Amino acid sequence: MTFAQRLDRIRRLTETRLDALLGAKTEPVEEDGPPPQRLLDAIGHATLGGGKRFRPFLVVESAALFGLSENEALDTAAAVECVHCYSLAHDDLPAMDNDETRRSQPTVWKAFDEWTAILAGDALLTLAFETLSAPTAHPDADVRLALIAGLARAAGIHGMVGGQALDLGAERLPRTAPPALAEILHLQSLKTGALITFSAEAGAILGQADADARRALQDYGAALGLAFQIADDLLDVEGDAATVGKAVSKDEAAGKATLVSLMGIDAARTELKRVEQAAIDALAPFGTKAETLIEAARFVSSRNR
Ligand code: GRG
Repeated sequence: MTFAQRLDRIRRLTETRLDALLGAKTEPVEEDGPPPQRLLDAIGHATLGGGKRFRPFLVVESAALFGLSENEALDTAAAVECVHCYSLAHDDLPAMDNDETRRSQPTVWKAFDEWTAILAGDALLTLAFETLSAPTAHPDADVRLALIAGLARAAGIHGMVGGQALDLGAERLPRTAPPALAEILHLQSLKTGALITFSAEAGAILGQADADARRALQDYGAALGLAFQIADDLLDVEGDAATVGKAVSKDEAAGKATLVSLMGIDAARTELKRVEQAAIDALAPFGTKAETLIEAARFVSSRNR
């Protein structure tokens, strides 16, 4: 199977699992009524309308290093995607990035309204942890607890939410000097990197691997997260909106400091190659078993959407 076929297969498996998890929410429990249809439709719009499912791919492929089947990793993969989809729905809100197009479709607030988009995001965030708490995520409760703790940290104040707050603060709060490169690298490692790092690390948690293997996957994920962000910034400058599936040239129009605006396009490309190689080097302990994850690093640095 080629890398593209593998990515596509895990995308379809994840979507089937997400569909089942969301479908389960529509089953009326005797004493509760069914949840409001408008909210369910918005959650479906946020979750099932496209997306590469790259984070689920990392969960499934990192778990495969330790002999886990796709099915054994799929609840964790779906939980991470729920957190990612929530973050996109909230990031697109007028109070945050104010975007109208995502995954070539109207953003959730545009298709519904702001309060529905906020609640759809809240529901997805909580569904992620409900999913990880169920024995189908892993038969061992200690493993489930480690997954919950890891995802909570990656998504929360020491991860994605903290990074988002630093990013918005850098743009909107009064300051004496524009952000320096080190500050942008730090906020991006939280905003984009933490969830990608957790996705790679999740395989080691699911596989109850030793600390060295877990650290190697963390290092891989951190380098991959940075590559992902540089590629995203380059797409904002050089990409075409129809292919990328969202508005481009937004950063420059907003006068926003990004890795690309601070380094320049050529240096950003060189840095992208360097971190791609760092990601690949981190996988050395896994030898040829890591071939698909190596290809994932190449995919990230050459992506066009
Ligand atoms: C609202 C707490 C909160 C956080 C938002 C994820 C995020 C933080 C903001 C998104 C802004 C952005 C464009 C970040 C760059 C990297 C990124 C996360 C891109 C989107 O992820 P992809 O390319 O999207 O994996 P798909 O649609 O393929 O799932």
